[in-house]
Amino acid sequence: MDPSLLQCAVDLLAPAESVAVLTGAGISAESGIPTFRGPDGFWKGFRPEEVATPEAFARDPKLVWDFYNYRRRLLGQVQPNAAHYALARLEAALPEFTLITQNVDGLHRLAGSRNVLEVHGNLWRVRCTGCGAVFDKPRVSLPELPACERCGKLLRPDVVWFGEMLSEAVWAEAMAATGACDCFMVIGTSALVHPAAGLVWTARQHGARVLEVNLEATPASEVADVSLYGKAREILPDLVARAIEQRHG
Ligand code: BV8
Ligand code: ZN
Repeated sequence: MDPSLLQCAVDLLAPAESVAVLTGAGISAESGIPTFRGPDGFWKGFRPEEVATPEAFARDPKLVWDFYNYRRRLLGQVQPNAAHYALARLEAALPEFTLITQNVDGLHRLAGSRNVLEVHGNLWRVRCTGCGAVFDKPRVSLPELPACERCGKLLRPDVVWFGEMLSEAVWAEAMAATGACDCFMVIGTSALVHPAAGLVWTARQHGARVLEVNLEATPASEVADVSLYGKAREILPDLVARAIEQRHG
């Protein structure tokens, strides 16, 4: 990493009184979870956009549950990585911090992050298609067509599928944190999925400085004040340590 570029990023982050962060699949990649659009972004030949939709679930609920049970099994084997832990340390050092994640893997909370907004839901939670009841089913394996213990109807993963609205309450909190922050970090996301990706432009419009961490350029790079290209697990621990030191220095 170019030391002067890293210092620019530290100079953005260190004085911030309110930080909002948007993370995507890239921050969990080094925990061993495939990203959506990377080379391993296919699942049994399907693209997530083809399987993670209400239409796919209505057409073939077994196929969709096969996809989600595969990801739940995988998730049961992985741990947060140094990038997740770095964000938990950053939160502890700042007066105001909101972590907005598109990820449904729960790894930020597992790493100790507290103020986490899961705008696309959570892989461990299921929701009844009949009575709407929500059940937390962490790290247990589910049958291929799980039924509601209350009304017997089919359960679905409690995640936001393509074509579905995000939870209004969670989205309102994400927008509020984005509008109020003076530094917005966008980490490990291709910035292609809306409305989540739009938070980067919203932050910019509200005058926040934008700091991107990704392996490569994304649409967010156009509005970032600083883009650090490399692995989040390698960049974040150093960036956070330097920013905290400079803040208390
Ligand atoms: C809605 C939960 C509307 C499920 C997910 C055309 C144009 C614009 C928008 C649309 C369009 N057509 C349709 C839409 C809307 C659509 C959308 O945005 N589609 C995209 C694909 C174009 N959005 C929706 O449907 C949303 N709903 O719009 O509703 C509406 C309006 C009115 C009334 C009713 C409805 C809902 C979107 C939510 C979909 N659900 N997930 C599940 O997980 O199974 S989205 C899914 O994509 C994941 O949540 C994922 O997080 C998210 C974004 O992907 P990324 O996280 O960015 O992951 P990706 O693989 O793409 O990129 C990884 C990045 O990490 C890369 O940049 C890579 O370089 C980087 N990286 C990799 N390794 C590392 C790294 N970086 C650092 N270090 C590393 N080691
Ligand atoms: Zn039910």
